[in-house]
Amino acid sequence: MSCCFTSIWLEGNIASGKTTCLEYFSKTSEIEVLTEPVSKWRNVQGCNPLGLMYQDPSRWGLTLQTYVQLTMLDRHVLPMSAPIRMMERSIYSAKYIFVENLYKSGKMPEVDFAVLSEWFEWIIKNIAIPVDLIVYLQTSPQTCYERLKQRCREEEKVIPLEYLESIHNLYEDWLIHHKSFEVPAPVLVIPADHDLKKMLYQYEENREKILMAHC
Ligand code: TTP
Ligand code: MG
Repeated sequence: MSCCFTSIWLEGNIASGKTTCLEYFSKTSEIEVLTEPVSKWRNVQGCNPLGLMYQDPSRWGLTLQTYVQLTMLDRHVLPMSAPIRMMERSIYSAKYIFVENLYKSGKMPEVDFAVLSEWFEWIIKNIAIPVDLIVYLQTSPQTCYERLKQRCREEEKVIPLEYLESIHNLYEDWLIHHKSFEVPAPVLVIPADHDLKKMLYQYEENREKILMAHC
């Protein structure tokens, strides 16, 4: 990104620890943190597209992902209030990981995928979405599965291990093996299977690398 603002995306599987990581860095004065708008996905004007999608992905996948795309874009274009912004996920991973997963697993009709794809392509062509660094919290799907069960978010009770494996593989193909889509910034990988204490230690160890993304 030009000038003296730096944009960092925090990526990783469901329950990989993104929110905890952001909370940690939110204590740094030069960093502003934007968590994911997941509460909106659970309640838009009294409806719960996240819950509907998990109950019936073929029917409600397009509905959820259209709303995810809108709310992520809204986050990306917010004026920055600190020199460094760390943001939970991005409009890119919503498309390259979650929409892709729905489509590839046969749960999103081709026409829904086509419409979402055209929306996404239009957005990234016409609206500046800057990124300087992608921090990838790399976990095993099994770890995420255990954390997911512990945290007990109502909508997510139906998620099987295989779902987390698919999300994991899509992330690895994108950010590690460079096999699928363009990667829009350098990637910093942080192994994230460890307990909280070790994770906080690793965040501290990586602090300089993250701050150095700043010009
Ligand atoms: P996550 O991004 O995984 O947020 P989290 O709070 O679960 O992660 P962490 O513990 O690492 O902070 O997404 C929240 C939920 O939204 C999860 O059930 C996955 C779902 N989701 C979609 O279905 N489609 C999408 O495009 C995105 C971004 C999330
Ligand atoms: Mg979170």
